[in-house]
Amino acid sequence: MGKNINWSTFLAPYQQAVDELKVKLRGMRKQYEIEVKHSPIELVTGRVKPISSILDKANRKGIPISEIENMIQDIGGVRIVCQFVDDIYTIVELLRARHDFEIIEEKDYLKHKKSSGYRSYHVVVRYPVATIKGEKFVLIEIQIRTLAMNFWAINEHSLNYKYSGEIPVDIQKRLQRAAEAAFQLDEEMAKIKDEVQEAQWIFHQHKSNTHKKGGR
Ligand code: 0O2
Repeated sequence: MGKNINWSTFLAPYQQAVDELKVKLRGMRKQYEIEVKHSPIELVTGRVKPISSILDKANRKGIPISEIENMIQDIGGVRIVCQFVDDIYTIVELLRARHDFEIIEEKDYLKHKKSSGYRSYHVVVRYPVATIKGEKFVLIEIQIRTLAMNFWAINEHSLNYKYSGEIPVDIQKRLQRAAEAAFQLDEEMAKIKDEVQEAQWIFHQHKSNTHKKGGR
């Protein structure tokens, strides 16, 4: 890749890959719904990193432009959010069993949380995109986290942006406490997981019966 990068051409396969993965992962959630089983996937989002963030990251990590497609693993990113911590590992198994991409790296920030307090499971995949010029492989980072982890990460990310990575110490301390609270929330919910799932199943049955009777 030359220095004068054509960003539209470069980013198009990433957008294609993110869009395809969103459809596929939402399809998995639908299958659980049809089988009236608890879905480990609650919601799926995705994005292509803005050009300015790609350049910032390359700069910060000393990555030459010619190497960004090999060395920046999250130019394309997909996020899977789930209800319970166990769901994360179920999703990882589901991803490992697929043949439409190759997993090239896994990072378990649950077992090894980051010093910021960040928890999540990252799976980097090499995804084939069919382009008019043939097959093109792109790296996509799939982040898997609970709703509680997501709430924390979104807020911490906003603060990091606001303070350009230099969050004041008092806010950092609050974030650490919030990370601990999010961890406790996940732990408590895990203990009543069966109860919650049964309640959700009853609600689902009630909804589909009402639907069959023509209700809303
Ligand atoms: P975005 O798109 O703004 O979210 P690094 O990015 O240097 O921390 P590395 O090795 O490139 O780390 O990859 P890693 O650890 O998989 O992290 C990549 C992404 O994970 C980040 O992307 C975040 O989305 C998320 N992440 C990692 N650490 C933290 C953290 O401490 N707090 C929050 N809120 N998110 C984190 P970017 O580059 O920040 O981009």
